[in-house]
Amino acid sequence: MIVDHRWPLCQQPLLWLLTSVWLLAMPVAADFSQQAQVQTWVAQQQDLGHSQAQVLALLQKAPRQPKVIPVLVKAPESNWVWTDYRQRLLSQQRIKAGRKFMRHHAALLQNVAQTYGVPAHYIAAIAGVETNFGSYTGRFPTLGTLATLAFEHPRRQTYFRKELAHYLRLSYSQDFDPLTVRGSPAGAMGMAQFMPSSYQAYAVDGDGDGDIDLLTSVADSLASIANYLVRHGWQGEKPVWLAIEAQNPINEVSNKPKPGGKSLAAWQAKGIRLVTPLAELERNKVEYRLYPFTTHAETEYILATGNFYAITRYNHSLWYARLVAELADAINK
Ligand SMILES: [Ca+2]
Repeated sequence: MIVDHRWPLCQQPLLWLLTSVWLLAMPVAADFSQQAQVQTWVAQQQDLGHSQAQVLALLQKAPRQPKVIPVLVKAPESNWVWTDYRQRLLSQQRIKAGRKFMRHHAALLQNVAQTYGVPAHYIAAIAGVETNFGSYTGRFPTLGTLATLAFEHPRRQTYFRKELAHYLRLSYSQDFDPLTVRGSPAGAMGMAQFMPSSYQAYAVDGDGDGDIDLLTSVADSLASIANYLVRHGWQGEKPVWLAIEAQNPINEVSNKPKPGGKSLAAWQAKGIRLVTPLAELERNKVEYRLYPFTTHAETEYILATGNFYAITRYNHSLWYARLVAELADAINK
């Protein structure tokens, strides 16, 4: 979640391989606790949960993770079109794993779906895209990763320093050892891949045990995914997206995710035809945006609602949201 490229975590080992040349050029720095900028930052923080001396002691033990910087700075997807991405990520293996996950957690997913108004297959699909349904939650030590990004990222140190502070607070309030957690090269954690700030803002206690545990609790992770979507505008009664046939070239596309849009009737008046007819009831209440998807042939278009937009708050990519939507549909069959 919240990483500026569209690669889900489970695809990132591929990227790590590509960074080895860059790594050889990295200077080796002293441990974080010895660095003046780190000491200054720690001294300026009022509310890390742990004392400043404890934070420095933790940072002393947190290994630098220089590999994560090129993964975040540059993602080599520029030659790909949507259909390449789809082919790679919407595998039969993942669909099969998703159906199994849906069966295994049927009661839990149904309960979360009822509570939040997010269909079970969408909740599962996000877990599927993020971590292959919890089977791969990342191998980077989170404290070292966040500290590396906070003090060595070429552009986003402000953002990652906030995430580092959130992470330290979280480890204190949730009472976990910040040195033992592993996650993505951006510092996202657990089945749901929440960044520390999102963990603090949007995570919920799905199993009612009084703890909000996104590191080991499937119930908390699934409820938190649903809560995140609802807090970003998901509305249970709306569809997510519609496959269409465009009769004429269309100018009013949105190249980036946006809320709002036009009614279906307005789009149909412009020559758009639905592949699958919608119930009359749904036609006029819902607003849709028109999004383009590149292929090796003609561009494809879809109409998508605010629920699709809510998925893009998880990862700001149209490809990501459509992948989640298609995986959701596939595992629901
Ligand atoms: Ca819990």
